Amino acid sequence: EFALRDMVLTGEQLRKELPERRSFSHKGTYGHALVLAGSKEMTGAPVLSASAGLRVGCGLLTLAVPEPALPIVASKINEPVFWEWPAEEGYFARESYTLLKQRIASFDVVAIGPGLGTWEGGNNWLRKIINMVDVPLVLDADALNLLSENLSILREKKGQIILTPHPGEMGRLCGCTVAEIERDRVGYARSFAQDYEVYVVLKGTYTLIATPDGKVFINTMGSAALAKGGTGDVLTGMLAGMLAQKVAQDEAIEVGIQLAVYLHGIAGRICGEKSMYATLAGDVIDNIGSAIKSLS
Ligand code: B4P
Ligand code: MG
Repeated sequence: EFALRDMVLTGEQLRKELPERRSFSHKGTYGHALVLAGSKEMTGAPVLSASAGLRVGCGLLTLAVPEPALPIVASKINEPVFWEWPAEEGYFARESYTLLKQRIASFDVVAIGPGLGTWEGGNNWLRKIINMVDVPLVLDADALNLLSENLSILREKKGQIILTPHPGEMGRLCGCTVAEIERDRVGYARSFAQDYEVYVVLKGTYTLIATPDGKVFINTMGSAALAKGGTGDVLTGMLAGMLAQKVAQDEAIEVGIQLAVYLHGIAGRICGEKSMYATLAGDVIDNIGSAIKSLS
C-alpha cells in the first residue's frame, strides 16, 4: 500500500520540481532542444511536437525536417529554428547524420520520431544517431518502429534514452500482442527499462514511467479527451522541452519526465472539461500554460 502511494505522481510533489523562471535569465538558461520529425506525407506532427516543447518552457527549439516537408512545416509555425535536412524519397536521408555530429554539442536534448515514417536502412540511420548523441534522447512513434527492427542498437547508447511507446508500439518492441502488454503493463515496462537501461514511458489511461534502476511511477492524470491523433506527438514535444530545461540547469532528468507526463495529463483534463469529443491535439498545447499554472 505504501509502495503504491510512492509510485503515484502527485501535484504536491511535482510542484517543487518545476524549473524555476528567474528574472535574470535568458533563452539559454532554459535549454535548447532538437526535434527530428516529419516526412513528405507527415507535416503536422513536427508542428505539434515543436510548439508543445516551446510551450512547456524550453528556451530554444530547433526543428529538423526532411527538405521536401520544410516549406509546409515552416508555413505553420514561426517559433522554432528550422533545419532543412537532406532527404531521400521524402524521408531523412541515410547518410545525413554526419551533419548532426558537427552540431550535437549545442543541444541539451534530442527527440526523434513523430511523423518520421519508416524506410529501408532506417534502423542503421537511427543506430548512428544513438551512437553520437550523449544528451538525453527521446524516441517516439516511427523511431520506435525503426528501433523494433533491431533492438540491440540501444546497447550502443552514449547518453540516457527515453522511449515513449503506446501499447501497440510496446508490443512491437517486446515481440508480443497489445493484449499481453495490457495484462501486465508494469511488468513489461519495468523489465524492458532494466534490461536495456532506458526510461520507458508506457502510454495509456494510466501512463507508466519505468526507470533503468527498476522504479515505476504511475500517472493518474489524463482524460479520454486525449484519445485522438496527435496527442502523443504533443507529449514528445513536452518531454523534449522539459528535459532541455533540466539539462540546462544541471538537474537530473527523472523528474523532468514525470513533470512532462503529469502536465500532459492535466492539460488533457482541462480540455476534457470543455469537451471530451471536440478536443484536438492543438488544444492540449494551448492548455499547457493553464496546466503549469494549476501546479504552481
Ligand atoms: P498509431 O497509429 O501509431 O498512433 P499515433 O500516431 O502514435 O497517435 P498519437 O501519437 O497521437 O497517440 P499516442 O498513442 O502516441 O497507433 C495507434 C494504435 O496503437 C491503435 O490503433 C492501437 O492499436 C494501439 N494503441 C494505442 N494506444 C492504445 C491503448 N491505450 N490501448 C490499446 N491499444 C492502443 O499518444 C496518445 C496520448 O494520449 C498518450 O499520452 C496517452 O496516454 C493519452 N491518452 C489516450 N487515451 C487516453 C485515455 N483514455 N486516458 C488518458 N490518457 C489517454
Ligand atoms: Mg504516437
